[in-house]
Amino acid sequence: LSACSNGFNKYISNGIDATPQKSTANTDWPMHGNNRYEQRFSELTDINAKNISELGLAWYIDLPENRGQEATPLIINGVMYTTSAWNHVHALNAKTGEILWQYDPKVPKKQGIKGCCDSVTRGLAYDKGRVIQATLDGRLIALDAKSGIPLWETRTFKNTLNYTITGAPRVARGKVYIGNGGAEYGVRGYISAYDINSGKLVWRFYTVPSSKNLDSGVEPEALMAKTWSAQGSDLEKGGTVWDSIVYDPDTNSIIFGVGNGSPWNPNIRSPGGGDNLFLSSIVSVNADTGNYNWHYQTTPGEAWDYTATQPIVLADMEFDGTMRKVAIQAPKNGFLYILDRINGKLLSAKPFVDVTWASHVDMTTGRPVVNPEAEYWKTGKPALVMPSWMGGHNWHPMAFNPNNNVIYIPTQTSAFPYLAEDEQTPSKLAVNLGVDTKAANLPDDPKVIQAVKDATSGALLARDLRTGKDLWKVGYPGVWNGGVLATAGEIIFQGSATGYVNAYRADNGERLWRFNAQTGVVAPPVTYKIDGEQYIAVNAGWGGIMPLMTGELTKDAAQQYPRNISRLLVFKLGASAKLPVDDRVALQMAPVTTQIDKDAAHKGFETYDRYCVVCHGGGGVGGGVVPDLRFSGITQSEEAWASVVLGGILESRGMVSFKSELDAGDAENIRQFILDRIRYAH
Ligand code: PQQ
Repeated sequence: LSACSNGFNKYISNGIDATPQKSTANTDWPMHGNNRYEQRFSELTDINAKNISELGLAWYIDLPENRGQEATPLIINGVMYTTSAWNHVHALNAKTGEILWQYDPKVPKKQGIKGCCDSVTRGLAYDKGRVIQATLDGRLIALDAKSGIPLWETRTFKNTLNYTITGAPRVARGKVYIGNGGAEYGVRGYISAYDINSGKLVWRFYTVPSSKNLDSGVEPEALMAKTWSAQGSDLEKGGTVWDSIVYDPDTNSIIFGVGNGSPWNPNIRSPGGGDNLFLSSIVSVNADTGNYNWHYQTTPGEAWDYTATQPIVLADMEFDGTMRKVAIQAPKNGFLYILDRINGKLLSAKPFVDVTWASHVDMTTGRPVVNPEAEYWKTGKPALVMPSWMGGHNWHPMAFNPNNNVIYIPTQTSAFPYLAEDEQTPSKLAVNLGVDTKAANLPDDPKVIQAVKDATSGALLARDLRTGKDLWKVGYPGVWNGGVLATAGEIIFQGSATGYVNAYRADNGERLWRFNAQTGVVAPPVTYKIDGEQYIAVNAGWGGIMPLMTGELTKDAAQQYPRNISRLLVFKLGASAKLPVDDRVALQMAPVTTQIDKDAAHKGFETYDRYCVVCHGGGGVGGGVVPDLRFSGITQSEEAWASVVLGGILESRGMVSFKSELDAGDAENIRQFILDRIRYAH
């Protein structure tokens, strides 16, 4: 190990960016995507098809908060650095699980309301004895890797604004790069670079024009301005950089993905139309200055929440007989894009799931050919569109084998009925979509619910990028399966929403091994080697937007609540540690004893759908991350309910007061709606 770690140190000590570009047989996992190219491929071969049946649990630790666990652990010199929901940081002996130090940045729980998608975090960065963390409330914190003591801390946004951070920072060129989220809450997207030694801002690149021209930074105004109409809502326009950021050492650039528009409905956002740069784009900027290099817009004039923030993989690949330096992304919109990362030229765009919003991407213009029926803001009719806002692929990282150019993508098949709202009053405590999501609530009919479940599925897709052909596909009953790890041992590791960590043969997708994690696994596994033994580590813990918002689709077979058990699991050959017995019992719903006011319940449904649905689940059915309100005792009393919804007595647990937006009548209507849902469930 030490020889290899020293090898790695050689790369980082002589300058800043000369880190290995291709996977070496590195025994660490030093960066978010393992190497600079973020391929999530490891050269380790100790665990392979011959011995994988001997893989067992080496050790585990319970994580402090039962929320979605999405982080990629880093392993450097025998120490694992990982982070978990609400930004707890853990430094562990990677061989034994012994806790070396832990750090809690004490993110106020009320910050949760500003996040669309659970209080998750996707990882840390490491650089020369420092661990860099970005918190949900927008702080960038450098910790001493030996002690966990903070070295500096800086704010990346004003906390009066509706920003959050869930993504992992990246480090290169003596700088830390980080973006943020909040496009559903009317913020203006940007990515910033901070000095790694001092935490001072070096540059900031804005992805969309400002409604108010409040802030300044790098923004290619000439390019952007003509793609927006002059009018538009008062909200800032979105375009958040909430996940993918890659440093490309070959071009000294930062390549990042930009999210959806705020609101989704283009009629409200930019009534005169336009491409709305840089929404849904992959953008390259100079790593030292933030100056614009090139962009490719995956979904011009974005309208379906088609973020292009999904993980970006860099590679060197042959195209028509020429070696090209490429960037690969499978964004929410369902097309797999391969771009030349020197100039942003589109080399390939092929669907990887069922897509109905566009028939294909025209390779001459580089633009999608949009299906007019999907343009719900023009037709005024509901449009059932695939993929849904969940994406053909979301943030769950894919893996790429550079030896044979095969990519492994966690894909999702789903549809969503988009229906335009004519206008919308912007809200700070609710998502601003300009789309009537009530249309998407499942009717009570169990047959319809089952039909929707049947039409919603996930898969692990292996595609050969040399031929564009799919090699194999492993199907899952639902979406929201985990990120992927590929190894030279010819094994592909992936967790599933159904609660397993799985290992598949890389050549044909045959499942060779699985482990019952007792909870949905959404995070990507990593691998490393210490004292001659290879380990596989993964954070387990059901969560993120899908479980939060779509309860009916994410209930587990046993209908148990809550479904999240947050743990870091570590495996090696010959180990046989056991998890505690899963003795959760199904909660009971108290019967409704009072008369339900049907009219109030109907109004409550409308209000619930605007303010509560993102956390407490569509149709009042919670997804097992935050309370399913139908099981909550406070529904039984108007006073108790009001003290939570308006009085904010549970703010310390994240349930803020909605008094600035709702009055006592609204709150009671929502209670009547929940009571009606309880009545229905009985
Ligand atoms: N986050 C998740 C997750 O962690 O489960 C899923 C999503 C986000 C999405 O599907 C999003 O569209 C999304 N959008 C934004 C945004 O527009 O700013 C932010 C985030 C986030 O920060 O987690 C997500």
